Amino acid sequence: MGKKKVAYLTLGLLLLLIVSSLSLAYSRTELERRRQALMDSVKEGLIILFASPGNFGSGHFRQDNDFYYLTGSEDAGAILVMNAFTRESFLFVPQKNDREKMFEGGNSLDDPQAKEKLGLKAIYPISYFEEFLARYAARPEPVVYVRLSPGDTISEARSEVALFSARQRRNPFNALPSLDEFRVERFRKYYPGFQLKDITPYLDTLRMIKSPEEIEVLRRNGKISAEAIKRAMLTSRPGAYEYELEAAAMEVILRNGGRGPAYPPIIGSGPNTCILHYEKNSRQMKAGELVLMDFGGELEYLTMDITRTWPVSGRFTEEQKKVYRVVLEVQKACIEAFRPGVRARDVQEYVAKKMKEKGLDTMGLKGGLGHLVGLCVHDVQPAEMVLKEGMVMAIEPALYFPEKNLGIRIEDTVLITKDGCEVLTADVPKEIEEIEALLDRRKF
Ligand SMILES: [Mn+2]
Repeated sequence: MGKKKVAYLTLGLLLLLIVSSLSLAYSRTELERRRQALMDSVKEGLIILFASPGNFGSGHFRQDNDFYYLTGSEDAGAILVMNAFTRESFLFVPQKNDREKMFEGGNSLDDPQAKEKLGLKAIYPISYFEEFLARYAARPEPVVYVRLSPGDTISEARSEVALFSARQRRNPFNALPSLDEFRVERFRKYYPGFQLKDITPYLDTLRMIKSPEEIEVLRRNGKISAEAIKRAMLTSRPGAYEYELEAAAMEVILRNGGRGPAYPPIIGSGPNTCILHYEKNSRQMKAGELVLMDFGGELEYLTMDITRTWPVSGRFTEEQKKVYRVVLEVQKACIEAFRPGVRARDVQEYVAKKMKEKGLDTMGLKGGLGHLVGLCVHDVQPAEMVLKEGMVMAIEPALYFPEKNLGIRIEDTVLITKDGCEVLTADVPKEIEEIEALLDRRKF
């Protein structure tokens, strides 16, 4: 063997040692608690969930949300099986060859401690999965819980994924089934005796309430994401391009261990403040305009959602101030109303009362609940929402006047506590005087 070859081989082995020793963001106790709670709620049958098949985009690999929630594992192409009768969990993992390991590193099949670390009964090569299913199929009335609703992504809720795929099917040449649909078809073809049931309502109930470990990560993310927006505010100036603000914010996220944005950053100036999901971020901003930034980072698979709107030149005009005050007072009243047991109409009633007390015209803005935040920035959410301790929710009232190029949205992510809520993103200023004071620190 040549010297070069030996060197490569040593390097390869060294890399393998580094990457195949699994490190987890969440504790084994936490992962076991989640799996046991899910098995408690279904009571019978097998639960089968699939990992993301691999990384085919230009960004970092991101595991499937539901799979990650229950395993903490970033193995691509793996399958999790939980047996609600025996209370045991198994992972079926693709076997990698030496070349794959050299390029990508190993997976939990290559880590002798993985079973222990993940709290699993066994880790099998994936080649055993079909036989495992065939054995289970031979039992009387085999119940199998799988995902009969779409998986959510980092930024799209299950319902949004369903909506987008319906839109995609409008053109019959785009009507490709999703991986989940394909898997269900395959179960029906080879295991027609399986009684397939949807696991997602059970998973969603669990994911809705955050554990102390998750809350700790969310608090950290709230601080980092708030710092990111502050940095963007300090970068803004007449003549700056919207993407310069994105760059400033992203640097803060990446420097602090986040893996990227929780959704495509929205940075709209002037007329773009009125486009709700504007994400081109390519316009040059001018003095006298507002800039609206909706941005949050991802940290340990958990997301954050913040929006701030501020004047490019550093001072709100009287007209901008008037609208800003309304949105701000509605947002603050919503936050005051948030506590366990509260529904959307309770928040609306409280907001109406508060605005009347302050003698402010609401301009049609009512307030209410927002959307839940978690593994997905539009996290799983029941139709009839009642706030509970441990929920994390983004509250985002807004007013848009396109004819005046005037759009204002103020958004914070809050944690519902025992008797109120904690604003996780409180470090970015939102009072008019605070914003103007922060912008005064800019030099140009
Ligand atoms: Mn939001």
